[in-house]
Amino acid sequence: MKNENNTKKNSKFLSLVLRHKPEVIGLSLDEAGWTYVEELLEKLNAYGKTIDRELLEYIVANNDKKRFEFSDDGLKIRASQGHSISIDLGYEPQIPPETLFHGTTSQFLEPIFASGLKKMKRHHVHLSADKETAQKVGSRRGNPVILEVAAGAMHRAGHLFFVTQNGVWLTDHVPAEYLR
Ligand code: HQG
Repeated sequence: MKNENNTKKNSKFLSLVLRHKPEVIGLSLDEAGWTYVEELLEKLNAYGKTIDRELLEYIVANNDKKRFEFSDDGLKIRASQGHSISIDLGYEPQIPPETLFHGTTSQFLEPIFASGLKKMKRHHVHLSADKETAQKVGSRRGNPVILEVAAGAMHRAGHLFFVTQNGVWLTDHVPAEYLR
């Protein structure tokens, strides 16, 4: 249990460093969000986090949402999505399924139907191909509500969609007329 807690703590700290504030440990990310594993480990340890390559691999493999990825050669690591700092993940536009889902809470429905789904503090609006994920996302903040997004219609109208390596669909803004 203690180990589980530690893994979760380390994983949260990795999110902080790889998505939001690399400067906390004196790290910098390249324009696509990558950083060298060796440098990351060095700086984490200098900061007082006891993490070695093996533990890092465990965290990446067992993270509940597969939030992190290694480069093909294993030398670099990045967060797959969810950044607040300015980076370009380099994903190619994709044709989305006809319907995607967004989980939110009832108190946001009024502003959402007034101005559509906005990316708020993130770089994109996050959508999922399945309802279960949307349900979980919506439950984080209270009474969950699942919105259906007419992604196919949006795509035909020229909106761009991207899908991350861990299966999250991203778009810039969902106008209210595409929501149900
Ligand atoms: C809402 C987590 C008012 C939106 C999750 C959401 C997901 C509006 C909140 C991932 C609005 C933003 C993304 C509008 C949207 N007016 N509220 N016009 N448009 N909203 O956290 O989608 O743990 O930035 O409905 O599990 O909840 O980070 O986005 O409730 O996968 O990996 O504003 O973040 O994953 O909240 O969550 P968020 P999200 P990680």
